[in-house]
Amino acid sequence: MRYFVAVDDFYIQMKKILFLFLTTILLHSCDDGDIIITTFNFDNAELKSCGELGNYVFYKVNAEALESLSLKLAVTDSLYKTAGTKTYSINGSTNFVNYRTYDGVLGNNYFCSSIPPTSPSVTKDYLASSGTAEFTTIFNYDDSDGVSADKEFDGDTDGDGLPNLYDVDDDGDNVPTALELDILNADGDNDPLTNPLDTDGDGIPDYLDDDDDGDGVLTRNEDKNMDLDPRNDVTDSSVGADYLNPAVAIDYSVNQYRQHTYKIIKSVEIVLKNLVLINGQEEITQETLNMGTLNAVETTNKTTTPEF
Ligand SMILES: [Ca+2]
Ligand SMILES: [Ca+2]
Ligand SMILES: [Ca+2]
Ligand SMILES: [Ca+2]
Repeated sequence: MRYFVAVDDFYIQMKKILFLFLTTILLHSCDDGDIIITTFNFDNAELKSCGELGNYVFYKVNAEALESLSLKLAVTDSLYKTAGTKTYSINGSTNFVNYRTYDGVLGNNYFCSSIPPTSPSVTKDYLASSGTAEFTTIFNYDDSDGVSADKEFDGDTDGDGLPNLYDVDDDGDNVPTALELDILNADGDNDPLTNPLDTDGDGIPDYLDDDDDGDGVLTRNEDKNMDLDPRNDVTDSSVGADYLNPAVAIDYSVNQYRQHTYKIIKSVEIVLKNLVLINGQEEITQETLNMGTLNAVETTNKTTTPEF
């Protein structure tokens, strides 16, 4: 019996020692004033944005943990105007990052409404007053000419200054690329790029051939009414337009390109660096924090007429 009491005493003593030990650690932590969290749990949260010039907001919400990470920038730069990396300083007043926890689930418009919602309440609010926000903007071009970006020739076939990637008339013959592919779906595969037209059978498909019928007069110049559209100049309707009819070879010397259009679809990746988030005595430091990527954050329509 005494033996068991002794064991009980032993455990009680151990518990006391352990309690003192833990208390000492906790007190020490509080004295130091530092709590370092090395990972944030926002990997699965989608990066979103709202606001405009002078008041940009980027945010991620971890609904399960009732926490958010947000970046506000009061800059008047058009953020996505150029491709490449731009860096903005976090100063804690006009440009700042917040890490917050809440006592309830955030509504969809929490960060984007002009009047801040009163609930849920913020339970913890860490503010960064130093660090940088790096914006890397990538331009994706789309000329919708039927040749997908990965299939476009990496160069400028007609030398008009527009790379094939965003040239709607790759060979510069004033017949749009989209109308020089397999437009009739002759092979039945619903892909206009496979087996594209090759009218003169010279091995160069029409969309990259500036003399489609191989009659020695460039397609662009077989334009009798000179309206920059060789498709409506037909001498023999049983054959088709003159630019596809080697029996008609008259040069009208059209030294002009038609108007071109294309789109730039922009995406941006945001990385926060050397972030120090402070809430009273508590501090969270993050050397590199990738906020994620916003796809199609901005789309620009371009219209241009290349100089001949
Ligand atoms: Ca070109
Ligand atoms: Ca093209
Ligand atoms: Ca052609
Ligand atoms: Ca011809």
